[in-house]
Amino acid sequence: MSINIEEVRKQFPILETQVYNKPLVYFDSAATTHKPQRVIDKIDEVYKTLNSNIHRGVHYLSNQATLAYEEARNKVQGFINAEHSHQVIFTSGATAAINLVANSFGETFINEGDEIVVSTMEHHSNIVPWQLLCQRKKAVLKVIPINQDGDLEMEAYKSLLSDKTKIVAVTHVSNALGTVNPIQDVIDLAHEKNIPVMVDASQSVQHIGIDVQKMDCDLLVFSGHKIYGPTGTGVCYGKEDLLNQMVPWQGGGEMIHKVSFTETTYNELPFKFEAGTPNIAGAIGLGEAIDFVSELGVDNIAAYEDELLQYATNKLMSIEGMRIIGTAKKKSSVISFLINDIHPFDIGTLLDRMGIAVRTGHHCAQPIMDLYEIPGTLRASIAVYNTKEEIDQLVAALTKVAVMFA
Ligand code: C6P
Repeated sequence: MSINIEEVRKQFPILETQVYNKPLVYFDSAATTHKPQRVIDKIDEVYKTLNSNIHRGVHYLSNQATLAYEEARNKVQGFINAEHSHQVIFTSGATAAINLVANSFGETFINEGDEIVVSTMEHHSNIVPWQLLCQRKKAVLKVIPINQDGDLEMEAYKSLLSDKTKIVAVTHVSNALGTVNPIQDVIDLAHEKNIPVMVDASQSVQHIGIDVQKMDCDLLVFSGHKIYGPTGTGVCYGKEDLLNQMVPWQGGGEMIHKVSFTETTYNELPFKFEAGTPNIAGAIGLGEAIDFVSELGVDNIAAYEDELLQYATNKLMSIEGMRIIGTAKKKSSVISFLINDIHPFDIGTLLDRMGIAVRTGHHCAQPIMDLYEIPGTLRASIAVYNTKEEIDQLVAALTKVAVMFA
């Protein structure tokens, strides 16, 4: 089966939007994807027919809401092929999930002098929580360098792994360069030294798909809003043994077994890590988004998006002064670029006036910009609802802009 693009586009009401009287051309899906009608309807339905707190009430609505919430967890479990649904912890996003890991894993396992390995291409969300942990614990953050193409330096990575390394936290796909990292090698090399690996799948789960058992990652995080689900949703997956060993991070309702002033005991997985009333409608909406992606088929999405990425890369290269930032061997869904020395913000603003949405700036990945010695890039990011016609429009608009600045 291949992607029926008309059928896909029909499901996204926002694609009908006019921007400055021009049809919206949206190339900012790495920041957040749009939502299909079925996800919007599902959230609406929750508030109209199920609204109630979960895991608490004996009453009908509470039971219905609990069932729907747990069904959403089962959908995530199936989608990433986790062994058990209790290995899926709902969070408010990838950022919250990484903070959970940094705090909870960090509190449990990190001591003075220990080392944590991240890479140069991490999103700030996968740098700063570790820096905070290192400050607190007097641990050391080690950074895997990347080369000018935007590929991880694997030899340097190997040399960073030692007895002191307590965790490796690496992105699967770079949000700023589009690099698809050799994540299996990253994991296997760490495991040879019994070092656990956390994968940031924020930019891969919606494009490439994830099989946590096959990957054998120890922890994995992603945001719901980048996979056609609602904002304020996310997932932290973990191996059961590891999650059981990790102390809870946030305290509150739901995460406890028994509370007293002499001793408090904690709930079992996944509730130990879900303190307080969660984003119930959001999680159920995320479950619907996962159904949407599963029905299209991740492999079909990947094939379609790869074709668009290749098409866009070739077309963009024809523009005078084009410099693509990030030319890794394997890429997914993201093209970062500059034209001559025109500031990306200026180009982005002009594109916006033509109805074309791209992201400009450092994309919350400043160390990458430092490496390339640039202030930022323009980033066109692709989702399953984009078309070759839209790419043609982007290229035509950029050609016009380049001429204006010449
Ligand atoms: N990247 C982008 O435009 P949150 O904000 O929690 O949903 O996701 C954080 C995050 C973590 N890791 C990666 C690889 C990411 O790309 C992001 C979010 C967006 O590239 C917003 S800055």
